[in-house]
Amino acid sequence: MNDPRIISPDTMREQRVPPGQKLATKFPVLHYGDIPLIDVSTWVFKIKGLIEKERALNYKEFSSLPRIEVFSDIHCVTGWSRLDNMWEGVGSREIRNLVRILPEAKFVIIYAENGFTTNLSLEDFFEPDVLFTIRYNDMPLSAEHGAPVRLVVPRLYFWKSAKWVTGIEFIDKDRPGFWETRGYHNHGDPWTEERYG
Ligand SMILES: Nc1nc2c(c(=O)[nH]1)N[C@H]1C(S)=C(S)[C@@H](COP(=O)(O)O)O[C@H]1N2
Ligand SMILES: [Mo]
Repeated sequence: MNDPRIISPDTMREQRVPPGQKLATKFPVLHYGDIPLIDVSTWVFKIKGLIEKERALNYKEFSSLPRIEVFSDIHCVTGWSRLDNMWEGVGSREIRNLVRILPEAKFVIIYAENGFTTNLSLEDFFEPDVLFTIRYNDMPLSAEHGAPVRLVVPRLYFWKSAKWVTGIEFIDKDRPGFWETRGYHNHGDPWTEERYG
């Protein structure tokens, strides 16, 4: 079983702000395109690709999955960081209880509304502090920050934390996503400033 309350390890660093970052007090809103209008009664989370059997969960099914809480910092590649965020949602590791992932799978693509995608290695995706967020700081996640379901990958720059997620795909060869094909780094470690290229 996963521990339901997780402290993301970067929050325990003596210096919590990575090089080249400045602290933000507000929570900026940043994304490509418009905030999508999502009807939770028709929203579906699809799991496809290199798995034994594809699955689709509606919002009721997805939000009824066991939840975890993650305490993390945010580091946006544009230079702001925001400390002390509390996320609640479905841990990425919960996916392993829903589908059998084939051994050839090495990467995952996260799909979001309006054609947005981002790519992660399975190692990064299955870190214990990665979750599909439903609530933020004890409130329902807002539409501008990605409701109904938003991925949060605390150890990487925030562009990997896709808002308005619609599903995931397990793949064998890495496939750069929306920002990764537009000049952002393929991995995005804020501590080594994997910002661009
Ligand atoms: N669906 C979607 N998710 C996205 C993006 C986007 O354009 N579309 N932009 C990313 C980028 S570049 C950043 S910095 C964060 C910003 O999240 P926020 O608006 O909650 O601060 O969302 C990430 N997730
Ligand atoms: Mo960003």
